[in-house]
Amino acid sequence: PLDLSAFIQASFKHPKPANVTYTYGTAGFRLRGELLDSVIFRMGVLAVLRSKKMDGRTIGIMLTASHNPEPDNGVKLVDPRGEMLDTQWEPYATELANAADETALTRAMQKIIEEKHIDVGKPAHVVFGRDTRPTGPALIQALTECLEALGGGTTKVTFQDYGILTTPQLHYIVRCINTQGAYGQPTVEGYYEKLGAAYKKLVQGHRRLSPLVVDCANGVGAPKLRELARHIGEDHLLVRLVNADTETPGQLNHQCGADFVKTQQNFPAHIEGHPKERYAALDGDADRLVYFYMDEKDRTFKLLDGDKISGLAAMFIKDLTRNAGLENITVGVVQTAYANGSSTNYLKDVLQVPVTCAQTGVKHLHHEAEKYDIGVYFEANGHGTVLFNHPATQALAETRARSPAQAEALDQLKALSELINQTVGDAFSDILLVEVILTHRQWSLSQWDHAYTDLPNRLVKVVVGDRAAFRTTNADTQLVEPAGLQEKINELVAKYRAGRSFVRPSGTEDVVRVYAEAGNRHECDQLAFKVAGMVF
Ligand code: 16G
Ligand code: ZN
Repeated sequence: PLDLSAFIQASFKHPKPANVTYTYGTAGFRLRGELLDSVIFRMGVLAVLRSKKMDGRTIGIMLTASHNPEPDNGVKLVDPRGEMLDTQWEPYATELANAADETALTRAMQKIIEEKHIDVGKPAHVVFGRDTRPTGPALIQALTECLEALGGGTTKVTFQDYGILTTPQLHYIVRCINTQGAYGQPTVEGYYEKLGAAYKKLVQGHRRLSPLVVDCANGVGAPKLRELARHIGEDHLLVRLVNADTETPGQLNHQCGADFVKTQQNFPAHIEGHPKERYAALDGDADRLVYFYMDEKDRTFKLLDGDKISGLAAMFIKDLTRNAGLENITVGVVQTAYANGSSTNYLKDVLQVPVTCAQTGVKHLHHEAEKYDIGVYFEANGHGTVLFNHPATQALAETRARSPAQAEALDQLKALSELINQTVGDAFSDILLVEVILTHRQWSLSQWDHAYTDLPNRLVKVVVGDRAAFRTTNADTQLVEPAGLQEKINELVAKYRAGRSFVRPSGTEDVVRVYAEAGNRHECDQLAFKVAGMVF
């Protein structure tokens, strides 16, 4: 049995605040940093149990609240393959976090051990990192105290603090450790080396593009992108970092970053918008990416969001598989209901790739994408990646080229599979992917943008009495509850040209979200506000 005396002693120093109920949601736990001390301490427990259950394989813990305001913080667990925590374990996270005292806490632990048949004598290994938030260091201290206390006595618990990291870097490191280096070296340098080498191979012999101005959201992306760019070298990648201040309090995600740019549909602070410049924006933990530019003709802001990135990637990869003679490899795309209708039409009609619509939340898209040989998935908000399954990887390794052109396409696909962080959406890896494609085509952002024109769309937040009263089906596209509401929405939508609208409860905020798109701006706004009126 587990000797918990040291653990209980340590836990007394990290009491759960009364009157707070925690929920492990789509993005883990996320709330004001000062309310998270006990939660982070207890996530150490969950990571240790999960690692023991997985035969001592490494589990990751990332402390970040992504695009949320600076006073917030959050925590997410990373599973052995570098993926999000198995959803079956999410309720355990919630239970541990809400245990009122040490008795309840150890009881919750025992319950997990019994239900999951965990051999507590197994070793456990946990690695962790954090973003640049000011509440980070104290929370890491709480986590360390938990892991040290659990490691005393007979149980072997080892851990490593990787310091400040982007979220995707931690996912990468976890995967590397658990594959004994087959995925790469489990260090930040190993990450730069892997991405950098693949990138240089892919852009070799092509004319370098003009500099990319990157809005770093005043977050961890700034120092880390600087390191990556230095590693790659200016001959191959020229970036200029803006909103790269991680020192001044209050700046993180403030009027900048990928979420700001996407939701405001406007330039962030410190970027005025010059028609000749190329822009991209990261979010606060560098797992989301959007591009943007100023249109030369009408001098307006233009956004290239996750849908545009996904279209660009699918186009390039489809071409390469055809050129490589890999006709049996299926390239498919996964989107959510928030994908612009024009992007879905472009994928289906122009690129002729299969498209799946998944429920909102990275884990849902990730698992759908695994069903394709090469699965491209992106949320409109800029989170996404490309997955190469086992048959695809094998085909890349084993196919004998019958011509120099085939050999080149095969080599490029292999390099792409190295360039792309397949554990999770990664803004850095996605920047390199986009830059490779634009370099190959020698395209400007506006040339890329011309693949299709977004339908006007609107996202509205509605505060309701009880958002749990809203339940959806078919990947969030239809409401099953409240009864009858979906029928009313359908009747309304039918009156609009190219109209589409859906309603879903947010997984991260206490609101219901209404999305609408239609053939023109005026009708789109009208549709959005009418549906919002029905929900209220
Ligand atoms: C979380 C999800 C993101 C999703 C968003 C939706 C992860 C890592 N993040 O941030 O993918 O787009 O929630 O938020 O899964 P909402 O439920 O408030 O609309
Ligand atoms: Zn993020």
